Amino acid sequence: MKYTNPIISGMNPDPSICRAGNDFYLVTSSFEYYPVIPIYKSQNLVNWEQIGYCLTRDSQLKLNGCKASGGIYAPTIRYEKGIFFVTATNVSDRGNFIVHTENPQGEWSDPVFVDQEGIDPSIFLDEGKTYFLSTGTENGKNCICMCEINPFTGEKYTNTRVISYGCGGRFPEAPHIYRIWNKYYLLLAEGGTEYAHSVTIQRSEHPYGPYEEALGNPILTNRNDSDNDIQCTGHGDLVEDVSGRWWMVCLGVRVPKYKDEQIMLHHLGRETFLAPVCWKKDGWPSAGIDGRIYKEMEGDLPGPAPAARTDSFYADFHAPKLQMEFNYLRNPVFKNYQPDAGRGELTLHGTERTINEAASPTWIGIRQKAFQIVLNAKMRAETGADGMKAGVTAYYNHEYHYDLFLTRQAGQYKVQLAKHVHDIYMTAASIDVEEGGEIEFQIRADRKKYTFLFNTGISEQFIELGWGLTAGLSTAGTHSMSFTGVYLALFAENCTVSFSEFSMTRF
Ligand code: 6LW
Repeated sequence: MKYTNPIISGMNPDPSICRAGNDFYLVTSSFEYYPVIPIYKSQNLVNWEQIGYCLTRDSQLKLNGCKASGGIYAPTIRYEKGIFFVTATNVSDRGNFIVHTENPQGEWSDPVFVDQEGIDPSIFLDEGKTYFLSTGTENGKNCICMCEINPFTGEKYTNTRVISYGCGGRFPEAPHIYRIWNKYYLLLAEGGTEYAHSVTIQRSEHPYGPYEEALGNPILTNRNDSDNDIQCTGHGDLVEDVSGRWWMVCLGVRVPKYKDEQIMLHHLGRETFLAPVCWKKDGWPSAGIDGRIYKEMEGDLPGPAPAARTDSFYADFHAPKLQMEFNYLRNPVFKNYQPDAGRGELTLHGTERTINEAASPTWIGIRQKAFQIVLNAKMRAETGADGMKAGVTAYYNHEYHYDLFLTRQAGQYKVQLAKHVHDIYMTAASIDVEEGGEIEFQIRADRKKYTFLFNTGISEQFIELGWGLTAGLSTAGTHSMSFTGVYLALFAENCTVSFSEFSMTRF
């Protein structure tokens, strides 16, 4: 059966997968976005439906004060005897934690914390024991560490020990152990999450090692395939389906090649990909096609035949609750987001917090899921004094975004395009408009640029205000390490506005 990668589009890195019966469950990193750790469900490994989030209550975590690309890193999901466990790191507050539930679609427990440093925690359940793995350092050397714990309390039963230094690549991380045919396999990411990323495997007779490296390492990488639009593949997790076939989910990026130009910049973020895995006679696995991942792939997928992904989104403001795809920044102030199902509107109360701050301004958005999309939003301004701003934004983080908005300056309403890239914040274009009424915003995105248009209803047609290169919102272009991808969002500052439409259509 043919299928198309990525299997989960838009910023969804560091995937981890488990199976319960015929159903697969998958979680990804969420950084400064809220709710925290999206959880997806699938029967065929290709079509994933989001069923919830692992952390949805302020009492479960603090993201306020977290920097861009801080917050929640690299979760692992495991299922054992009716219970789902997820472990992840809040790099901005208290480190490694575990939550559990019997119903992944419902509420998850409050987190328990594990006193082990490092990131990329994983749980390995074996013969009644729970092993807890993460990255670590010993004498300045990066390594993988492990101890035994109680997964319900976080209590450590043993000291932390080094189990591996990896197979020679830099940044050994994303450790997962599996017991397969009575051997212990240790899967790692190596090379860093950028263009040298890869997956390696080792095995041992014992969970703590010593581990022997596979001859064919790395078993997955696109780093020597410069023609491939998919790069940075790594950070994998393995799963066995009911028929005994094996699969790997991993992260990768789609590079927005335009024409034949080679570009080493990407802005959609790291997404989730799928590769079939075969076990060879020597007991080592091979993943993908000769260790590579492509857009179009084939495999004997479980479950129903795969359907095409739409990547489009239409906000239903007539529904009693906002759709699950909506995210906020850090711990949001919920009273500033008021859906009115009767009127089919979402009212945003903007505060003094601006979207240029690492804070929780009034901002609500969805992941950009494809290069070529049109975003449409319809807004009505209820109140507005000088300094008000409200509209739409193509938002990478608080230091990298392009905004199209209504503002008021010295009593004059204006529609403006502003760009924030690095430490430069500038108004790129400005047009005076009449007060009040409805205003429609449109962002047309392709691989190379975002084009910003608006319509105040006076003219029949949208007016183009300007454009900005996608490169300005790319991961590799940020001045500090960043791990996220572009969101398309509504925002309000210093005013109250209502939106009756918000959609992202792929073309
Ligand atoms: C994550 C690390 C990585 O913790 O990026 O690709 C970090 N790998 O494993 C943040 O997503």
